[in-house]
Amino acid sequence: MHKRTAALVSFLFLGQIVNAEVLIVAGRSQFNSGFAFENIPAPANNDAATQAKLSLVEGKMEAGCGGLALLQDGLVPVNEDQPGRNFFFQAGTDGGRVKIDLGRAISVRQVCSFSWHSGNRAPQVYKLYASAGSADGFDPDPVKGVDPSAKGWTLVARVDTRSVGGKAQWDGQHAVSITDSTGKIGNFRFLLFDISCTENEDDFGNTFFSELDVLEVGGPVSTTLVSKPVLSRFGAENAKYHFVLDASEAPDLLEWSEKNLKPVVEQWYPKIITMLPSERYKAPASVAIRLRGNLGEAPAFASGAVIHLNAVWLRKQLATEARGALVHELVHVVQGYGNQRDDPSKVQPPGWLVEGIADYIRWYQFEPLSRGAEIAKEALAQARYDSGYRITANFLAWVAENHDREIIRRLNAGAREGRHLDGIWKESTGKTARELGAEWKSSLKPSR
Ligand SMILES: [Ca+2]
Ligand SMILES: [Zn+2]
Repeated sequence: MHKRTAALVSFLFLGQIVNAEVLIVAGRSQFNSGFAFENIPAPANNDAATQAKLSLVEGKMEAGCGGLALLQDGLVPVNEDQPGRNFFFQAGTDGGRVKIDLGRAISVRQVCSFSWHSGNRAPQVYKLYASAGSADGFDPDPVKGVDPSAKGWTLVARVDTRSVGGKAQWDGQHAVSITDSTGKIGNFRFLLFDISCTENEDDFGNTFFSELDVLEVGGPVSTTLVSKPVLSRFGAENAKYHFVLDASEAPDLLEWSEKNLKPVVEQWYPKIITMLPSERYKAPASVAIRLRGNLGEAPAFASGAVIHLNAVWLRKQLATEARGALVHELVHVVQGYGNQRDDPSKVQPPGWLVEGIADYIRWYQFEPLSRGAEIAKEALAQARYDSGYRITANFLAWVAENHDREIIRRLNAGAREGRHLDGIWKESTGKTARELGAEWKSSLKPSR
């Protein structure tokens, strides 16, 4: 009889929890913010989940991921594509269920979750259940198809960070905080994250989870191992354009970059946009420039509106190639040819031309005095109009000089709109690119 009374009391208490208001706050940054968001504490390394037991109740973990222990170590990845530093479910599966066993029922104040990815594996979609584990008929491991709320669990929150206010938000850092208006979500020993994938268009929609935190009422002040990102933010043309320079992976280069790269971006991004106009096209208003600590062989590349510069390479090129390489990548951001990559009705421009236009602007507009696109004597025999980069830049400069001043602008517009470029060459010069290439080649004289 006594036991029965206790159960009744506990039932009434749960009723109060349901009436209290659960507050879900989501934060997202397309760049490395160090998971610093308003009203969301940074990933903690001394929260109640740090010592908890994590287990997989449902679903399969992807073999290449870092495992469940990464969700409680207080550490987060250093960039947006680190499978080994995240936990995620197997490709092609629709998520699964992760359980946190805190060892004993505690007074839970807040639950936070953190994820980071460059694409649609960044948002978080899950239902959070919690239980003290003491109810009659409690199922500690409710598998797929079993409704936890029928097995002694309470549904605390439904989380979906794929859009905020109707605005889709995918890539970047996502953080979620779950609290209660009373200051306490409840007394729980177990938490169950019932996680769904973010999309079904391909097999790769399972979120890259970086950390799960559980904060106790009256628990210790949170400490974090996540370092603040090293960022410089600036704008151009009266804040029409925004830039983030992220030197988190190479803080030694921040000062130099602010002095030497920032002015190049401020001045040349709007200039390049003016040089490469086309109807109804708007170049990205926000661009990130990231100094990357480990890019391997590549000196630099652009992906959408994010430019990656290899810091190891950059340190050797401060006085020489650094600024020009950045201009080349800024051209790629403005070109935006990748926007219609998935549209089969559009023609993809050849790579040699894409790189040729970027190098044309770099060598003939940005730094003509360095004469970097002149062709050395020993390279003459090999030079082809479609060699790409500076050789093609040389060819384009020659076509502009001898046939059509507007050739770059026309080719860019055609490439951006996914048109066949043969017609553009022919209309503006009366010749094919190949014919022009032969003419250009016979005009080449050794420069040095
Ligand atoms: Ca933690
Ligand atoms: Zn390029």
